[in-house]
Amino acid sequence: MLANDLLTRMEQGDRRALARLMTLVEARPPEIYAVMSRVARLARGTPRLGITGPPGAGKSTLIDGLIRLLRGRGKTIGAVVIDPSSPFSGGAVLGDRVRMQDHAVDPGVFIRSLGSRGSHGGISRATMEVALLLDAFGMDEILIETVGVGQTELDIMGIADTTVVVLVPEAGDTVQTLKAGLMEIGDIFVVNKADREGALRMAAELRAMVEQTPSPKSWSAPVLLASAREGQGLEELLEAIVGHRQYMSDRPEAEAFRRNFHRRQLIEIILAELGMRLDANPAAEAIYERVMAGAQDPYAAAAELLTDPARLAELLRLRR
Ligand SMILES: Nc1nc2c(ncn2[C@@H]2O[C@H](COP(=O)(O)OP(=O)(O)O)[C@@H](O)[C@H]2O)c(=O)[nH]1
Ligand SMILES: [Mg+2]
Repeated sequence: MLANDLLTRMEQGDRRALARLMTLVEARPPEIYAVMSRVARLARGTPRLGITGPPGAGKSTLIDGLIRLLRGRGKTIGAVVIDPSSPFSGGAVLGDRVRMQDHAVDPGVFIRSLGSRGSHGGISRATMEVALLLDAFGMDEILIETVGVGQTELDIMGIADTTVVVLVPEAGDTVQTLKAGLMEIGDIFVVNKADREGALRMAAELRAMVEQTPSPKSWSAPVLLASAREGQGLEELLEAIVGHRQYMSDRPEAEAFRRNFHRRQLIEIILAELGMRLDANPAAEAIYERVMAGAQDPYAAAAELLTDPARLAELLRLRR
């Protein structure tokens, strides 16, 4: 089916069309620009909530709980789950699937898993675009789950309007080593699995760190306790999220954030396209071969190309 028909059907609320558009976003055929341009104009600017933290912290369980809570309030929800544990299938791990199954039959919920590899031009761009599709589809809330403490969540910085960092009582060492980066990204901290020992101490440590971290914002990140599996602490989390959104919308940096997001979006789109062109151009093969054979290091090869704009332009000109 033509991408335009898919779009029309998606606008009419067809979930299968939405799913196929998401597949298109990952496969990235040339017509993607026309499609996403329409999607971008349909999108309403729905806030994106990022949930990040180490594997096993309970992010999916927390999202599951938030979905239930929000559904109870009549909200529709789109979620993007980035799951590096399943690079080949691009699907969710079994646990996620089983847990999220309840929502699969709910027309007010749409959950999409992205493999952390296999998305042309990077996971960051794919996430942005899937979130944009969910926005254009008309979801009231958009949740993004990413795994990691250190790298991946930096990617959702700039994608998420509010970032929740989920930790567990035992994560003390991790927190100490990652201090700065971790403190910077979190708008809200959740010590999940508060049914376990050490949760209070962990929360107190985090609070002290939040206070010590110099921040250009006057927002002081709350540190909450939750037990996602028992459904405890979710109301408070939702309250904190709403509080952060309100704070942001009243701030001068809200406009700067919006502008910066669009700027990043544009750069991501261009980079993804350029990367694909370079990757697919047979004329660039000789360069790759040199690097792959170890005859030239990738930095020297890149520098050579970057200082020869005419040659670079030649390599970027064509798309299959
Ligand atoms: N004890 C306890 N276990 C939890 C809690 N929340 C989640 N879990 C368990 O922690 C494991 C990992 O949860 P999951 O949501 O998949 O973590 P994710 O990798 O961060 O998405 C699962 O076995 C959950 O049942 C909690 O509040 N308390
Ligand atoms: Mg998960």
